[in-house]
Amino acid sequence: DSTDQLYRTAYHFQPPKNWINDPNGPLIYKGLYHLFYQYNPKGAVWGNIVWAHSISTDLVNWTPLDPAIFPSQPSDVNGCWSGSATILHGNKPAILYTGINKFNHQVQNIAYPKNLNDPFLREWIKSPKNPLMEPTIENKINASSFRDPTTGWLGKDGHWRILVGSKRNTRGVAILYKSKDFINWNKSKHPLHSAKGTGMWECPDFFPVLKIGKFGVDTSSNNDDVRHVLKVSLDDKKHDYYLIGSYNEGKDKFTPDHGFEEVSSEHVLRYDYGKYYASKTFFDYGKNRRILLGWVNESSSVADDIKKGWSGIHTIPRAIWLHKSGKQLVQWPVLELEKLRLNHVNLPAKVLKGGELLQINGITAAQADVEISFEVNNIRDAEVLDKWTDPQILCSQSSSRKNGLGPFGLLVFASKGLKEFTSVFFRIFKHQQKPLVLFCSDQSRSSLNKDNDLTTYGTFIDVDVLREKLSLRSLIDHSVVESFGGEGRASITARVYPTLAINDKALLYAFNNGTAGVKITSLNAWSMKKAQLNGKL
Ligand code: DQQ
Repeated sequence: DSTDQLYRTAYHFQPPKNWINDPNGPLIYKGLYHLFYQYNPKGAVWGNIVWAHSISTDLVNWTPLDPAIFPSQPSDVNGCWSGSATILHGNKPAILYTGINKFNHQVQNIAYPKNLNDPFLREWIKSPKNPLMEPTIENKINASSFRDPTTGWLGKDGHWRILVGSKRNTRGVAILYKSKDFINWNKSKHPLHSAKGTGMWECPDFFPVLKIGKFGVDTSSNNDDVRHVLKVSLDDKKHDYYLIGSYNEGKDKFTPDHGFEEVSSEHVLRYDYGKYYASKTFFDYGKNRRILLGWVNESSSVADDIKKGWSGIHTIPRAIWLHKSGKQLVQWPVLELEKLRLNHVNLPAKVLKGGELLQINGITAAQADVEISFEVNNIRDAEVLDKWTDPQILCSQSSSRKNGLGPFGLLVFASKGLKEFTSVFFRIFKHQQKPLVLFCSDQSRSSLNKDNDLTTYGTFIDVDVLREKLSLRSLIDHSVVESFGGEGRASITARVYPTLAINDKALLYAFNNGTAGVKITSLNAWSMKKAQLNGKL
């Protein structure tokens, strides 16, 4: 019945029912976006994996088609796992994906569209040459850690290159393969990159970003105008980490500015500091941008997932580019999302005093888009932080009343009387005489149902608050809060399952739980229309 479906999203991608995980093989073909994803046609838990398929003209409204790739060959009888699309010469898409073969070994297969005149690319044909890459005694590849081929990139030598995620003992590895024809692949002696102690590298992604500006470039671009990004999904940590570096194509060597060895230090970056995994980018040459897609798992119990009949959503597709500092990426929800905005509410600038709570009325607060900007003139009142502390731990000690500058931000999915709420906020410290900004999403009070994972998430965010405004945007959608701090310099996605703050009973507030006042320089909020997530053709 409908109370079982309280947590379905109105504009974050999900199919009508069942389990979903990784986005696979995103591409644009003849003006249409194609999204494939890991899907269990038979239930709300992981298993029986096929590539489900949806198409879109705007990355917001989607139409489902029949699954594109499903077990049918000895090389994939036990599952069609993650992979990527590459547009080959003559605008011909090809998909490389991991098959689980009859021995339960992981191998790499290829599939092509049956009919290139069909803009929907409904039917995919597998090559009789599959598998194209497999673990052997000679190559010493671990047959249960060899998966998730990337999009190919073409070198100036005319050879295609791809990566396959792997591990050797506990060393995470991005194995490099090269091919002249995209069919016959040779494993390179040296991986493109590896790092000890990081465990299995799932869903690697390797792509260039312009040094300057927000435009994206083709995956094969390589010149003085670009830097390269290597992202891996660390199975051991269940987070997506990335490195920025230089790629020497002649030597096939990637030299990152910092190493993964520093995981959990301030130098290793994540796409998202909340629940977010197995992401993948593609180059949208229609709009000259690079788009990032990612999977968000549930925070509810498996029993609850089975009861509601589904599990997993995707984030709003994000444009991604290099920040002008060169030290990190910036992500921002695609502009097409703004077509869903309705009932614009705009509040005049005002100072939010210490302890003040300001209700934001006039929108559907369980299905909304909110942007708020703060101004901080000095850090006199900020608390001093002597030594670097794990931001996630600082965040979990931060949302109650504090002495100093913040916490301030938004209370979303708040129930009347605040029996339930999720707080997304900043707190500013004085660290070595300079401001240090903490960005948090605290789920600890989000639901009276304590069966959910209520972990608090957080990160430091590189915003110079004395010179620039400090902004927060939250995309609120029934059971997800996808937040962007510092105009996309950090994002935190959280899943929450309120029992009181549902539909019309959800309230939205701006709050300041510090002692010092902070100025809200702008506040814009909108209700969001329902997207057609499973629309008809
Ligand atoms: N999910 C797929 C794998 C991948 C993992 C299986 C990451 O190919 O390594 O569903 O979530």
